[in-house]
Amino acid sequence: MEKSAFNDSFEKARIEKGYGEMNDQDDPVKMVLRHKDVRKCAHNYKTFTSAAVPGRIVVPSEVNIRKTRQIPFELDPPIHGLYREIVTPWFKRPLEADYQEKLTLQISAIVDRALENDSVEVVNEFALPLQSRALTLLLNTPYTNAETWISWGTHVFRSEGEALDGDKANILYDYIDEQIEIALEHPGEDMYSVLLSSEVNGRKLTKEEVKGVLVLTFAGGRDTVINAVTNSIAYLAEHPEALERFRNEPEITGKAVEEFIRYFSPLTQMGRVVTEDTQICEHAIKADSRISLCWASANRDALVFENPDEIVLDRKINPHVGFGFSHHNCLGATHARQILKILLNTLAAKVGSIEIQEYKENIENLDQFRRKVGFDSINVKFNRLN
Ligand code: EMZ
Repeated sequence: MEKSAFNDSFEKARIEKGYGEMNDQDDPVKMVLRHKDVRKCAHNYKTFTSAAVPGRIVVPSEVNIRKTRQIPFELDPPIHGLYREIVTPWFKRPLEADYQEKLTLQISAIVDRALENDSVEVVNEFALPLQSRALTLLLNTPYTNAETWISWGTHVFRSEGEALDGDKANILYDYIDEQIEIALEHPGEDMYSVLLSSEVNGRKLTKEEVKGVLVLTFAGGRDTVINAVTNSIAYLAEHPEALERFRNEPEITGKAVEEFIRYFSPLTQMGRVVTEDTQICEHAIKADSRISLCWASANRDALVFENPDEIVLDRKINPHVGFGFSHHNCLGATHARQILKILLNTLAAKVGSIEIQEYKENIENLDQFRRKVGFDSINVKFNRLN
């Protein structure tokens, strides 16, 4: 099997039953596996709420390490929409030419640096710095802030080999509290200041609400972006003809980004809490239990995608749910898409081939299912395009 191949461990359960089950810190989860059902449940926020106790809709649950409600992510319509409206223009800034120019400079510098080395560990030496530097653009804060964020490692709530790490989470919370105080004293053009001066229902956002948006921005777009970048590079190492194609047909890179998101599904699933006794695939589900919308499974559903286990760079019809679906579709998607698109274009312009040297896969253990989400580490050599 190719090193860049990602198995679909949900296939059998998806076809036979439509759902899977996993335990998670004694708060079990029924995983919804079919594309159609995932979309239906995502839409039905009345029966499947996001506004549960903070952290409970995340799998693995974060109730033990987090009290702050992530906004707008852990709210339901209609309140959700009020907050979403406030933050949307800010999160659309990656569409601006100036933002894209800065991002291109950052990514070019990282690729140039990589070309000078005989071995680059992509997760920590390429994808993590790329993610953190790009985040300075999203937050509109000084470039040097990225150094602090890089030192936190690939996941802000987890350390190597540990499911969840409360001490590590506290570093992030304290950092955000501190930045909020600084922004209150010296308001600027950064995301903290902009949110602190925003209004909802005729009043200013509270510090706790601003913190909720920032925690989401730091946590939600971290390992997901890092995995998407790393996995794309692993794929290009084994498919140098794809780089050639991006050079000859630059118009397909947008489609290729969507296809990578579908195939890699950087976020496996997202939970909801059930508000009333109901059913999923004729299976009874009790009120106050948890379900998850398994994006990774839905994205391989053969009823929707032709040759679902193949990467088709210019896939024509691609209704993937890699960025979620319905009200809660990914707020950071515009930023993430730009990162990947610029990365593919930059690699195509500068890199002829990539050799994988050694690697360690990152496998998620979901009880019944074992899913590769990326790599703990992967060393490669980037070869210059002649
Ligand atoms: C939450 C989640 C959001 C969660 C879109 O996903 O991402 C996870 O990585 C975080 O741990 O807190 O932000």
